[in-house]
Amino acid sequence: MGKGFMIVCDGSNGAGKTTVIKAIEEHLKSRGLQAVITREPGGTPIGEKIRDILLCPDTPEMCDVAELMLFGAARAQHVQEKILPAIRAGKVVVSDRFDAATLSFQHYARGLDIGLVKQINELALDGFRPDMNIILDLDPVLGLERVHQRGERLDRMETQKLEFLQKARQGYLEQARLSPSMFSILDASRPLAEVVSDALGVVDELIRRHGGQMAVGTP
Ligand code: T5A
Repeated sequence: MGKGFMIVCDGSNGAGKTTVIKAIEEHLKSRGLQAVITREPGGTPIGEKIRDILLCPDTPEMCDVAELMLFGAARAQHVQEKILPAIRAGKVVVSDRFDAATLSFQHYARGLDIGLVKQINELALDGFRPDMNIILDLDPVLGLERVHQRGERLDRMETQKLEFLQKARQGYLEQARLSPSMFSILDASRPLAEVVSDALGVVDELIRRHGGQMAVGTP
């Protein structure tokens, strides 16, 4: 069995990650590849329970370190239970958010020490790294408008001050500046078809780079 790879779709709140990931899933299937679609926080039964705690808007009192460690705990479980087995089986894992989100939100926006945040990320990742982060970059004002249009209640993170979400956005751009080979920044204010087309271009390049070692057929 060949070795798979992992793409992360991340970025500003409401930028269109869920929508773009659906298109990536269809694209991978159309190329005969096995896709595992997942998300953070979440992705496993334990991770989904942690997600409920993290995003519940009724507990704004959560302290910053508890928040960091809960994201880390969910990720550790996600990597061991779901991501590594899928990669070993030659599948393509596509995750809605991953470790870059912790640096953006808990360090750049929340202000937690970068060394501490990296330490929690490293503990959770256990030496693993995703192959590419596709970042949907959007002014959080526009992102929140899109979320409002869906008519859903805002989660605990979305109820943070706008300045917090702006800092998280800048955090992604800064990470991309520091590690350009790990990030593709896409302007998510454009029409969806253009954003999807660019995202699929990134996916095709990764498939090419992996030289068709991935598992094919139904999962
Ligand atoms: N977090 C996460 C941390 O703080 N630390 C961490 O370590 C991690 C992993 C997770 C929250 O937790 C934080 C970050 C987050 O605040 P989430 O569910 O990932 O929560 O967060 P959201 O970004 O809020 O997810 P959403 O589901 O709300 O947004 P999406 O998936 O980005 O957007 P999507 O696809 O649902 O699109 C939103 C709407 O816009 C439309 C869509 O049709 C939809 O109605 N749309 C467009 N409209 C116009 N033009 C386009 N280009 C469009 N693209 C989509």
